[in-house]
Amino acid sequence: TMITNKLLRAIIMGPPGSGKGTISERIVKDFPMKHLSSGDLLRAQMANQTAAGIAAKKFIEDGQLVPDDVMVELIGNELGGIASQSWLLDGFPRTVPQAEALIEKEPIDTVLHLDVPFEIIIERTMKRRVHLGSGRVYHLEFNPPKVEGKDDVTGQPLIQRDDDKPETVKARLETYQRQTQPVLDFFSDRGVLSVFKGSYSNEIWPKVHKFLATKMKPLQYTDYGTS
Ligand code: G5P
Ligand code: MG
Repeated sequence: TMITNKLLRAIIMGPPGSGKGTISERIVKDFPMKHLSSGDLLRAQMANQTAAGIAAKKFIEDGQLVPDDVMVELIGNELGGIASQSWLLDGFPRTVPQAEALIEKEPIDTVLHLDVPFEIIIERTMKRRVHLGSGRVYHLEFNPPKVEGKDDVTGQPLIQRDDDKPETVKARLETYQRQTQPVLDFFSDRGVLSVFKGSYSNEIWPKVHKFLATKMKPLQYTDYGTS
Protein backbone atom coordinates (compact mmCIF):
# COMPACT_ATOMS: atom_id res chain seq x y z
CA THR A 1 0.00 0.00 0.00
CA MET A 2 1.10 3.55 -0.66
CA ILE A 3 1.50 5.73 2.40
CA THR A 4 -0.01 9.15 1.85
CA ASN A 5 0.00 12.23 4.03
CA LYS A 6 -3.74 12.03 4.37
CA LEU A 7 -5.07 12.26 7.93
CA LEU A 8 -5.93 8.94 9.51
CA ARG A 9 -9.21 8.51 11.38
CA ALA A 10 -8.89 5.39 13.51
CA ILE A 11 -10.86 3.64 16.21
CA ILE A 12 -9.60 1.17 18.80
CA MET A 13 -12.13 -1.33 20.17
CA GLY A 14 -12.14 -4.26 22.57
CA PRO A 15 -13.73 -5.43 25.80
CA PRO A 16 -13.17 -3.61 29.11
CA GLY A 17 -9.59 -4.11 30.23
CA SER A 18 -8.44 -5.45 26.84
CA GLY A 19 -5.65 -2.87 26.68
CA LYS A 20 -7.20 -0.08 24.62
CA GLY A 21 -5.65 2.58 26.87
CA THR A 22 -2.32 0.74 27.03
CA ILE A 23 -2.03 0.21 23.26
CA SER A 24 -3.30 3.75 22.55
CA GLU A 25 -0.54 5.25 24.71
CA ARG A 26 1.98 3.26 22.68
CA ILE A 27 0.42 4.27 19.36
CA VAL A 28 0.54 8.00 20.06
CA LYS A 29 4.17 7.68 21.15
CA ASP A 30 5.18 6.11 17.83
CA PHE A 31 2.71 7.71 15.40
CA PRO A 32 1.63 11.34 14.97
CA MET A 33 -1.91 10.85 16.21
CA LYS A 34 -4.10 12.30 18.92
CA HIS A 35 -5.70 9.87 21.42
CA LEU A 36 -9.27 10.61 22.45
CA SER A 37 -10.73 8.30 25.10
CA SER A 38 -14.43 8.59 25.89
CA GLY A 39 -13.88 7.03 29.33
CA ASP A 40 -11.09 9.48 30.21
CA LEU A 41 -13.32 12.31 29.05
CA LEU A 42 -16.22 11.10 31.19
CA ARG A 43 -14.00 10.64 34.25
CA ALA A 44 -12.71 14.20 33.84
CA GLN A 45 -16.30 15.47 33.56
CA MET A 46 -17.24 13.54 36.71
CA ALA A 47 -14.24 14.92 38.61
CA ASN A 48 -15.22 18.45 37.57
CA GLN A 49 -18.90 17.76 38.33
CA THR A 50 -20.11 19.11 35.00
CA ALA A 51 -23.73 18.48 33.95
CA ALA A 52 -22.59 15.67 31.62
CA GLY A 53 -20.41 14.21 34.39
CA ILE A 54 -23.23 14.19 36.90
CA ALA A 55 -25.60 12.61 34.35
CA ALA A 56 -23.04 9.94 33.44
CA LYS A 57 -22.02 8.88 36.95
CA LYS A 58 -24.83 6.50 37.80
CA PHE A 59 -24.56 4.64 34.49
CA ILE A 60 -20.80 4.22 34.81
CA GLU A 61 -20.98 2.96 38.37
CA ASP A 62 -23.59 0.38 37.33
CA GLY A 63 -21.49 -0.84 34.40
CA GLN A 64 -24.11 0.49 31.98
CA LEU A 65 -23.63 2.75 28.97
CA VAL A 66 -24.18 6.49 29.13
CA PRO A 67 -27.08 7.44 26.78
CA ASP A 68 -26.18 7.76 23.09
CA ASP A 69 -27.29 11.40 22.73
CA VAL A 70 -24.99 12.52 25.57
CA MET A 71 -22.04 10.63 24.07
CA VAL A 72 -22.58 11.72 20.46
CA GLU A 73 -22.67 15.37 21.56
CA LEU A 74 -19.63 15.06 23.85
CA ILE A 75 -17.43 13.28 21.31
CA GLY A 76 -18.64 15.44 18.42
CA ASN A 77 -17.45 18.54 20.27
CA GLU A 78 -14.05 17.03 21.02
CA LEU A 79 -13.49 15.83 17.45
CA GLY A 80 -14.29 19.32 16.22
CA GLY A 81 -11.28 20.57 18.18
CA ILE A 82 -8.81 18.11 16.60
CA ALA A 83 -10.11 18.09 13.03
CA SER A 84 -6.72 19.08 11.58
CA GLN A 85 -4.93 16.06 13.08
CA SER A 86 -4.97 12.29 12.73
CA TRP A 87 -6.82 10.76 15.63
CA LEU A 88 -7.45 7.54 17.48
CA LEU A 89 -10.84 7.15 19.16
CA ASP A 90 -10.91 4.85 22.17
CA GLY A 91 -14.24 3.81 23.74
CA PHE A 92 -16.46 5.42 21.12
CA PRO A 93 -18.57 4.32 19.32
CA ARG A 94 -19.87 1.46 21.47
CA THR A 95 -23.42 1.13 20.15
CA VAL A 96 -24.64 0.86 16.56
CA PRO A 97 -26.52 4.21 16.81
CA GLN A 98 -23.27 5.88 17.96
CA ALA A 99 -21.42 4.30 15.02
CA GLU A 100 -24.07 5.53 12.59
CA ALA A 101 -23.92 9.06 14.02
CA LEU A 102 -20.12 9.05 13.75
CA ILE A 103 -19.79 7.87 10.14
CA GLU A 104 -22.33 10.46 9.07
CA LYS A 105 -19.78 13.13 10.08
CA GLU A 106 -16.38 11.46 9.87
CA PRO A 107 -14.90 9.07 7.31
CA ILE A 108 -13.43 6.19 9.33
CA ASP A 109 -10.32 4.67 7.76
CA THR A 110 -9.57 1.85 10.12
CA VAL A 111 -10.86 0.07 13.22
CA LEU A 112 -8.49 -1.96 15.40
CA HIS A 113 -10.18 -4.71 17.39
CA LEU A 114 -8.23 -6.00 20.40
CA ASP A 115 -9.65 -9.50 20.68
CA VAL A 116 -8.58 -10.45 24.20
CA PRO A 117 -10.20 -13.35 26.11
CA PHE A 118 -12.69 -12.30 28.80
CA GLU A 119 -11.11 -14.63 31.41
CA ILE A 120 -8.06 -12.48 32.02
CA ILE A 121 -9.92 -9.21 32.35
CA ILE A 122 -11.15 -9.30 35.95
CA GLU A 123 -7.64 -9.71 37.38
CA ARG A 124 -6.30 -6.93 35.19
CA THR A 125 -8.89 -4.41 36.23
CA MET A 126 -8.47 -5.24 39.93
CA LYS A 127 -4.80 -4.34 39.72
CA ARG A 128 -5.26 -1.28 37.53
CA ARG A 129 -4.39 2.21 38.76
CA VAL A 130 -4.96 5.37 36.72
CA HIS A 131 -3.86 8.99 36.65
CA LEU A 132 -7.04 11.00 36.23
CA GLY A 133 -5.51 14.09 34.68
CA SER A 134 -3.81 12.34 31.76
CA GLY A 135 -5.57 8.96 31.56
CA ARG A 136 -2.21 7.20 31.95
CA VAL A 137 -2.80 3.64 33.02
CA TYR A 138 -0.74 1.37 35.28
CA HIS A 139 -1.01 -2.16 36.64
CA LEU A 140 0.51 -3.20 39.96
CA GLU A 141 2.56 -5.94 38.26
CA PHE A 142 2.41 -5.57 34.48
CA ASN A 143 3.17 -1.85 34.40
CA PRO A 144 3.87 -0.51 37.91
CA PRO A 145 4.54 3.19 38.48
CA LYS A 146 8.16 4.13 39.29
CA VAL A 147 7.05 5.39 42.71
CA GLU A 148 4.23 3.49 44.38
CA GLY A 149 0.88 5.25 44.11
CA LYS A 150 2.28 8.14 42.02
CA ASP A 151 2.04 9.07 38.34
CA ASP A 152 5.44 8.78 36.59
CA VAL A 153 5.16 12.12 34.81
CA THR A 154 3.44 14.46 37.27
CA GLY A 155 4.01 12.72 40.62
CA GLN A 156 0.30 13.16 41.34
CA PRO A 157 -1.63 10.39 43.13
CA LEU A 158 -3.00 7.41 41.22
CA ILE A 159 -6.56 6.28 41.81
CA GLN A 160 -8.56 3.10 41.45
CA ARG A 161 -11.58 3.47 39.17
CA ASP A 162 -14.95 3.13 40.92
CA ASP A 163 -16.13 0.84 38.11
CA ASP A 164 -13.20 -1.58 38.54
CA LYS A 165 -14.92 -3.51 41.36
CA PRO A 166 -15.27 -7.15 40.16
CA GLU A 167 -19.10 -7.07 40.14
CA THR A 168 -19.11 -3.88 38.05
CA VAL A 169 -16.53 -5.34 35.67
CA LYS A 170 -18.86 -8.32 35.14
CA ALA A 171 -21.70 -5.95 34.31
CA ARG A 172 -19.43 -4.06 31.90
CA LEU A 173 -18.51 -7.29 30.11
CA GLU A 174 -22.20 -8.13 29.69
CA THR A 175 -22.92 -4.63 28.42
CA TYR A 176 -20.06 -5.07 25.95
CA GLN A 177 -21.42 -8.36 24.62
CA ARG A 178 -24.93 -7.06 24.26
CA GLN A 179 -24.37 -3.52 22.94
CA THR A 180 -20.82 -3.18 21.63
CA GLN A 181 -20.09 -6.48 19.86
CA PRO A 182 -22.63 -5.56 17.13
CA VAL A 183 -20.45 -2.51 16.36
CA LEU A 184 -17.67 -4.90 15.30
CA ASP A 185 -19.98 -6.37 12.64
CA PHE A 186 -20.99 -2.87 11.61
CA PHE A 187 -17.37 -1.97 10.76
CA SER A 188 -16.54 -5.41 9.41
CA ASP A 189 -19.44 -5.03 6.93
CA ARG A 190 -17.86 -1.75 5.83
CA GLY A 191 -14.47 -3.40 5.27
CA VAL A 192 -12.47 -1.37 7.79
CA LEU A 193 -12.10 -3.83 10.68
CA SER A 194 -8.74 -5.41 11.58
CA VAL A 195 -8.61 -8.01 14.34
CA PHE A 196 -5.64 -8.38 16.72
CA LYS A 197 -6.04 -11.52 18.75
CA GLY A 198 -3.95 -12.24 21.83
CA SER A 199 -3.80 -12.36 25.60
CA TYR A 200 -1.00 -9.88 26.21
CA SER A 201 -0.46 -6.32 25.12
CA ASN A 202 3.19 -7.03 24.38
CA GLU A 203 2.16 -9.76 21.96
CA ILE A 204 -0.45 -7.56 20.27
CA TRP A 205 1.62 -4.37 20.09
CA PRO A 206 4.16 -5.33 17.36
CA LYS A 207 1.28 -6.44 15.10
CA VAL A 208 -0.60 -3.19 15.65
CA HIS A 209 2.54 -1.16 14.90
CA LYS A 210 3.25 -3.10 11.74
CA PHE A 211 -0.32 -2.68 10.56
CA LEU A 212 -0.49 1.05 11.24
CA ALA A 213 2.85 1.53 9.52
CA THR A 214 1.11 0.49 6.28
CA LYS A 215 -1.29 3.42 6.77
CA MET A 216 0.97 6.20 8.00
CA LYS A 217 4.67 6.81 8.51
CA PRO A 218 5.76 5.95 12.06
CA LEU A 219 7.95 8.34 14.04
CA GLN A 220 9.75 5.35 15.57
CA TYR A 221 9.19 1.83 16.86
CA THR A 222 9.27 1.32 20.61
CA ASP A 223 10.05 -2.26 21.58
CA TYR A 224 8.43 -3.58 24.78
CA GLY A 225 9.45 -7.20 24.27
CA THR A 226 6.93 -9.89 23.40
CA SER A 227 5.99 -11.50 26.71
P1 G5P B 1 -13.96 3.07 29.37
O1 G5P B 1 -13.10 3.94 30.20
O2 G5P B 1 -13.90 3.16 27.91
P2 G5P B 1 -13.66 0.19 29.09
O3 G5P B 1 -14.41 -0.70 29.99
O4 G5P B 1 -14.05 0.14 27.68
O5 G5P B 1 -13.72 1.58 29.84
P3 G5P B 1 -11.08 0.08 30.06
O6 G5P B 1 -11.57 -0.53 31.33
O7 G5P B 1 -10.61 1.49 30.08
O8 G5P B 1 -12.17 -0.11 28.97
P4 G5P B 1 -8.84 -0.69 28.41
O9 G5P B 1 -8.56 0.73 28.15
O10 G5P B 1 -9.20 -1.56 27.26
O11 G5P B 1 -9.93 -0.89 29.54
O12 G5P B 1 -7.61 -1.38 29.13
P5 G5P B 1 -6.27 -0.77 29.81
O13 G5P B 1 -6.61 0.25 30.82
O14 G5P B 1 -5.28 -0.43 28.75
O15 G5P B 1 -5.74 -2.11 30.53
C1 G5P B 1 -6.42 -2.64 31.64
C2 G5P B 1 -5.40 -3.00 32.74
O16 G5P B 1 -4.64 -4.11 32.29
C3 G5P B 1 -4.38 -1.89 33.05
O17 G5P B 1 -4.06 -1.94 34.43
C4 G5P B 1 -3.16 -2.29 32.20
O18 G5P B 1 -1.92 -1.80 32.76
C5 G5P B 1 -3.25 -3.80 32.29
N1 G5P B 1 -2.69 -4.52 31.14
C6 G5P B 1 -2.66 -4.17 29.83
N2 G5P B 1 -2.06 -5.10 29.09
C7 G5P B 1 -1.69 -6.09 29.95
C8 G5P B 1 -1.01 -7.34 29.80
O19 G5P B 1 -0.62 -7.74 28.69
N3 G5P B 1 -0.84 -8.08 30.93
C9 G5P B 1 -1.27 -7.67 32.17
N4 G5P B 1 -1.04 -8.46 33.24
N5 G5P B 1 -1.89 -6.50 32.34
C10 G5P B 1 -2.10 -5.72 31.26
O20 G5P B 1 -15.49 3.28 29.78
C11 G5P B 1 -15.86 3.34 31.13
C12 G5P B 1 -17.35 3.58 31.22
O21 G5P B 1 -17.67 4.84 30.66
C13 G5P B 1 -18.90 4.80 29.93
C14 G5P B 1 -19.47 3.40 30.19
O22 G5P B 1 -20.27 3.47 31.34
C15 G5P B 1 -18.22 2.58 30.46
O23 G5P B 1 -18.47 1.41 31.22
N6 G5P B 1 -18.66 5.03 28.50
C16 G5P B 1 -19.59 5.09 27.56
N7 G5P B 1 -20.94 4.93 27.62
C17 G5P B 1 -21.63 5.02 26.47
N8 G5P B 1 -21.03 5.23 25.28
C18 G5P B 1 -19.70 5.41 25.16
N9 G5P B 1 -19.12 5.61 23.96
C19 G5P B 1 -18.92 5.33 26.34
N10 G5P B 1 -17.59 5.43 26.58
C20 G5P B 1 -17.45 5.25 27.90
MG1 MG C 1 -9.41 2.57 28.84
